Amino acid sequence: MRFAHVSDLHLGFQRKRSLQEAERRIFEGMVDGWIKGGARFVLMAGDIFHVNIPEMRVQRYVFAKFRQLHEAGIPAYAIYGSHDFSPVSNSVIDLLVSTGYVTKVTDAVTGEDGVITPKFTTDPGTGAKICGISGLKVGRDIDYYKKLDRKGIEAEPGFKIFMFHGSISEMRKAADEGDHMPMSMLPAGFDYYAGGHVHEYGTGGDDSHGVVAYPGTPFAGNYADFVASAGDTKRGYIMADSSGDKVSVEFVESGSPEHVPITVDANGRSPQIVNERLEEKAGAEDPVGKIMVVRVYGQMSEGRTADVDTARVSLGLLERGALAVEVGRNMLTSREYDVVRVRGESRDQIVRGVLETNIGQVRTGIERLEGGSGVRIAEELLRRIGQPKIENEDNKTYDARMITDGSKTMGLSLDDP
Ligand SMILES: [Mn+2]
Repeated sequence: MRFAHVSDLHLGFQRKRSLQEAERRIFEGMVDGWIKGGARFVLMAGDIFHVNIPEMRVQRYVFAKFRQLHEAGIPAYAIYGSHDFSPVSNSVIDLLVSTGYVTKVTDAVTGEDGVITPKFTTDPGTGAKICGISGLKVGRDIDYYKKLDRKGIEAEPGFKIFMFHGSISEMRKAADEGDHMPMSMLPAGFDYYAGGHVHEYGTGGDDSHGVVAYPGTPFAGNYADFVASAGDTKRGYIMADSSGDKVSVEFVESGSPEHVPITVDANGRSPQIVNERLEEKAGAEDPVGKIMVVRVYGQMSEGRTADVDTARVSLGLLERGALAVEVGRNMLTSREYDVVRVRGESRDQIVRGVLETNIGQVRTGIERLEGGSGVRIAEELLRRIGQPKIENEDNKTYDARMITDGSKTMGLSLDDP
C-alpha cells in the first residue's frame, strides 16, 4: 500500500504574483502526483494554509483540486497546524471537511480525570487506522501529550498512523531553536508517524517508534525557507510504502523553482563596497525563471544601512528575467549607528532620544516619515501598537485593529503596496 504525506504547504503565504502562481502550480502538481503515483490516501500534517481563512483566489483552486482528489477515490486526512488552527472551527479546513474532501483525524475524548483518548479513523480502502493531534499553542503541546491515554491507543491492533505537528528533539537540526519535545512523548507502537511543522525533509525513529517523518514545506512558508532552498534543502512530499516489514519512505520533489543565493558579508565594509559586491554577485548569475535570494548581513564600518541599495539590485535581477527576488537584510547593521548613548529622566525622553539619534538612517522617500516629524510619528506609532488587547478581542480583530491604527498613524493607505 502506498500513501502520500505532505505538510506545511502554507497556501496563501506568497504575496508576489509570480510566486503565487508558483505556489498554485506546485500544489496542483503534487495532487496530480498523488493520483498518478497510486497513493491510496494522503496525510496532511498541518499548515496546509498560511492563515485559517485564506483569500478566495486560493480557496478556489484548492477546492477544485481537492474535488479532483476526492473523485479519484483518494481520501485526505488532516490535522491543523499552528497557522491554520482555529479554536472555533473557523478554518477553511472545516469547509473542506463539510464537503467531504478532507477528514479531520483530531477527534478525542477527554475523561473526567482529564485523560485524553484520541479516536482512530479507519481508512475504508486500506483499513489503516489513523489518529492525530493538531499543533497547539507554543509550549502547550507537552502538557497535552502528557495527558494522553497512551496505553489505550498503543494497544490498538492493525496498521497504525499517528499524525502530529511539532518538532522532535532527536531529529532537530542545529539551526532550529524553536520548541521541541522528545520522541518518547509520541505514543509508541505506531507504524508511521506523519509529522509537520518542521520545514525540512527528515526521517527518524527508534525501537518503539516505527518511522517518524517530516516532508518539509513543498515551497515556502517564511523567508528562512527561501534561504534554505537557496542552499541544499530540497522541497517536496513523501510517498510511503507499507508493503515491507517497515514502512519505506521516498522523497518526491515538488518542482519548486530553482533558488539562487546572493549573499554578501557586510562586516567591516562601507555601503559603497557592499553595493559593489552585490552588483558583482548578481551580475554573475543567470536569473531567468529563478528565485533570487539576496541576503546582506554583518556590521558595516561606516555609513547608513539605508545606503545599501538592495532595491536597485532587485530591480536589475527582475529586469533580467528573475521569477522573484527575496531580500533579507535584518542582520545588517552599521558601527556608525550601533552605539547609541541616550540620557533621559523618563522612559519617554529616552525613547525620543533613541529615535532622534537614529531617524537619519530612515530613507523612505516620504518626507513626513523622516526628520522631526518622523520622530513624532514613530513615538505615536509605538504608543498605538503598544496597546493591549481589549477584553474578549480575538487575535485576528486585534491584528486588524493594530494594522489599521498603525497605517493611519503613518498616514499610509492600506491599499499601498
Ligand atoms: Mn509551518
